[in-house]
Amino acid sequence: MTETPTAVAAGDATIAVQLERRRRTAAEQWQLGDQVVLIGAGDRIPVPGRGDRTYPFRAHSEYLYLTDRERPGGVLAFDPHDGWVDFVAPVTRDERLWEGAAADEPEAVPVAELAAWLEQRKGRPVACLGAAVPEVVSAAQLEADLRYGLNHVRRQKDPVELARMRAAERATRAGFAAIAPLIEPGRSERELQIELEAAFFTGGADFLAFDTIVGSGPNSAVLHFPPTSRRLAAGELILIDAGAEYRGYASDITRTYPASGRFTPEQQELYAIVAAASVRATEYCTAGTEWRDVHRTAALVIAEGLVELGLLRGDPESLVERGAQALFFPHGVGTWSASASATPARFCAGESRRRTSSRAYASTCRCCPATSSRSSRGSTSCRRSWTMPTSAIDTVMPSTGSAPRPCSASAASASRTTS
Ligand SMILES: [Mn+2]
Repeated sequence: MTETPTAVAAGDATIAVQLERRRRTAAEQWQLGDQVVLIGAGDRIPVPGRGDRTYPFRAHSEYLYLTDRERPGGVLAFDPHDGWVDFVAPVTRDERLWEGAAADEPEAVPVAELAAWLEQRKGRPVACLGAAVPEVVSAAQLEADLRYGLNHVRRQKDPVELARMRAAERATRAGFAAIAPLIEPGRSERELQIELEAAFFTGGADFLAFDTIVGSGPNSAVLHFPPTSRRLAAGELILIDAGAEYRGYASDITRTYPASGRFTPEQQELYAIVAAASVRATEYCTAGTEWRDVHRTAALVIAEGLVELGLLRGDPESLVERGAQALFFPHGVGTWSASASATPARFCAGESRRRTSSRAYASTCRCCPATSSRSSRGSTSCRRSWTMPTSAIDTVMPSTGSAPRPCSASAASASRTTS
């Protein structure tokens, strides 16, 4: 363990201080005896059949959390007796020539020296977090335990993370503000995508949190519809689900707008139900509240509304108990906050990793609280692992001040409240 000052200011927003705190807190959490830990950044992934092209590189979120380095090939190593060593792939001449890569960091140790480091620790249990480290076999149970501990450390966001989440949210807000006035019959999904993403980037984003979803008319009933050249027609709805990312921290906002500026009475009724669910769920987002209770609150409001509309029959409570509202509301209320990279997401049963151009760990939880209740430490359900951070409110709150006023989702056509 590295030497640390006893009173690190939790409020210090400098990344150096927070990296030191994150590593120290993780080590305290792990309480290792003789085991060693490797945290891999991951490598560039080739696009099949496209020559030397690769997907945009995103470091594994666990590696990024502990190094703040968005660079492939690195391994952060930890030995409880000797502390941390930052093994980094040296910057190549080609990277400098073609990509303008910065020079090597002076303190970093070339990753080629990792083998010798491991050799000196031969026979001791090794766990790999982050991306797999080539030729290293990770002890499965130790790995699961250490990830559980690290996730616990990551649940509470530090000032650096909060600042980045707010930056991502500001950029996202700017994007939605830019497109709201453009929504009108004749406008294509693609045009709106372009304007939205342009405003994200001019608003400070450095990446998209996930591929932008824009679905108009019937396409708005598809949860993750990729934008096309289809044009909005009068009276239709358009669903936009998108988010900006900043330094690995993502935002994610879903809004449904009426193409003509006003909802039809039927659309309005659905809007009111979803807006009420959003508000009630948001009110529930306080420290200590379990995610599934937030979801249940939203589900109950949806079920009550659908009963009132005559789309469901029965007692709302027992409908929710049986999951009947899931026909119209087939997903959870939210995405783990800032989930693109930096959320301690303990994935639960039924969760689906969403397709994304960027991070493998951008994930929307789709598990119905009624159907996931595993509780052993090795397979923790949302109930045990997820407490809503108050910062999640940022992404749940309806935006204000733009006309036409959006609803947070449309229950019948595309009922994604926040994810
Ligand atoms: Mn979303």
